[in-house]
Amino acid sequence: MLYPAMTTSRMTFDLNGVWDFKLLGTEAENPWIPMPVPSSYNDIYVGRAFADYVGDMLYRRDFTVTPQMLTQRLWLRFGSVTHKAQVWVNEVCLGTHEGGFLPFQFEITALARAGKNELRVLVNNIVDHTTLPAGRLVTQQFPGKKEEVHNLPNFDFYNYSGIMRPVCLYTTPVSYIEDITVHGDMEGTFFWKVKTAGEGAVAVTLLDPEGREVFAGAGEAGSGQVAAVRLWEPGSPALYRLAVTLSGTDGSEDVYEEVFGFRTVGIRDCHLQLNGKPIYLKGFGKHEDTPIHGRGFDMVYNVKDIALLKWIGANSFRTSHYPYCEEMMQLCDREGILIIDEAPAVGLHSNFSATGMLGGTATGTWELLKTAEHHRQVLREMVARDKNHPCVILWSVANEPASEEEGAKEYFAPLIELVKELDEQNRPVTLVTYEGSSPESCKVAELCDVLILNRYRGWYDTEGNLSGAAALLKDELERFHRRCPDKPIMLGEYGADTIAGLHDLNERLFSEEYQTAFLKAYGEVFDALDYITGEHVWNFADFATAENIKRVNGNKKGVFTRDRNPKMAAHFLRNRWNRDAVASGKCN
Ligand code: BDP
Repeated sequence: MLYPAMTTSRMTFDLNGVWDFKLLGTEAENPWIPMPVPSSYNDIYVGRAFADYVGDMLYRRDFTVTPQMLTQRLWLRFGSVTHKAQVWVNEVCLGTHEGGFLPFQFEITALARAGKNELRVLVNNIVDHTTLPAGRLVTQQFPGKKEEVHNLPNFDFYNYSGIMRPVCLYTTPVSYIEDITVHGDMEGTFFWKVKTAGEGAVAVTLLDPEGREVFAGAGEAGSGQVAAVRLWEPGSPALYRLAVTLSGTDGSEDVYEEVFGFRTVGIRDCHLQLNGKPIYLKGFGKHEDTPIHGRGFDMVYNVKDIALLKWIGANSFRTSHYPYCEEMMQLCDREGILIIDEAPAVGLHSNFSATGMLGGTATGTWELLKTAEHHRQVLREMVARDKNHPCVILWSVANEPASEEEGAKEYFAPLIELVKELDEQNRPVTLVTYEGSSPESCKVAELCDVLILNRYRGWYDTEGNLSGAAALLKDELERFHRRCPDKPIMLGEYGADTIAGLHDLNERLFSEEYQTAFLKAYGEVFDALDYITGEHVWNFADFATAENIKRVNGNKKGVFTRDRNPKMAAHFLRNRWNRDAVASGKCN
């Protein structure tokens, strides 16, 4: 799906701002209250009953349409609504969208009228065995009290919801460019495909990073060659633009410029490769999570986070555990940050405790969950949205599913196959596995192009004993390597909860010293093993979670605090990623 960009043939109109909002499903009729869009609704007003509300909520606003807008096609587009949306314009239902982290749109040309129009969005925030991410709805009865409904997330982040990303109207001509696929490789060859609605002729020109035309061609699909191509890579992320023109037989013209880069992602000798050279991933699992905005769109924090990634010497992150906003992906293209793009498939585990205890023994997960079809839908939407971004170098189909259970292979094989079919660049595909899925029990390792493992030795087990933890880690990595000798292996998560400002000379748990020692111990293991292709620390910053006794006002495994100040470990990583690892040959 194309981003709603303003071009010479398209106008965009921002619908962000303060909307009317109310929670439904409570006993008393709630009044309309002001609600900022985009944002998570949860932290805007005071009270647990408000923040932790489970069910339907309604947003509404008016918008004005000019007669000129109605001479074109008019579209209403949402960056994301979490987790389910039903949309009405002028009391006509346009449809529903499921999945809280990907865009969707409706054409409203026939419905909209010149002058004032009303927009209503019914949002539902329930996570259960049919949704991604997955959760559980439980009812509880206390003596003398009415039954209570609680929604337990199968995941370790607060279930922020609402209209969380930008909303806009935009116009296109009647015959229009529906989609563009474009990618270039390290040899300077590029390929394009244009999907159009309506009859017309397609022309393309290629603009180099300075905006000079370096190629002109025609047709809905084709390829071209660029001499002296400038490659996209961290440090010099050269961006080209494919300018597409559709000249409709009705005399109209639609114009759109799609940004992309020339680069080749591959795997060789147990290493990820970028442009023919091994690339060692240094970075983090992140969250879209900031004070007050919750998981709501926050470009201030996004730009800040990229600045901090550069400061610390990271080159990459994983969009754990859902696709991030499109504007962040654009920023990473521009700034040369490598992305593992993850589907919102977390919590696929029948016995997840949501307390950071890494689940428990999973049983019957693949009979219990009814997510397979929805999983296909989110993968289709994720690849459709992100396919052209040069920053995306790897797809992650899920995080920490019950991959040791019978049925996991049957569940994931078709999904991984689907992503491979959808992605014309044939980027590597993986899913991120947890400690319960050992080298002996994991049912999916062979399906993955890269093994990404989350490990918390020295935290959830062997706590306090870092030399023991490192020995266990090394032994397990060696066993995975023996099982899959040709596959690159990386750590997708490793980290320790750390209370900023808590110090301990004996490097005790929760202290800044322990976090630093923990990361150092893991780093020494990675440096000793040739086939390790990257290290993503959990987490970039502290983040909000559901309340439980394993979390001190959220997950504190951040190397930065929630408001982005460094803990001691940030200085350790900065040193490692900028100097020590270079000397050991691990970093680029
Ligand atoms: C892993 C999950 C991640 C958690 C982390 C933790 O992938 O979402 O936040 O553990 O426990 O199991 O901190």
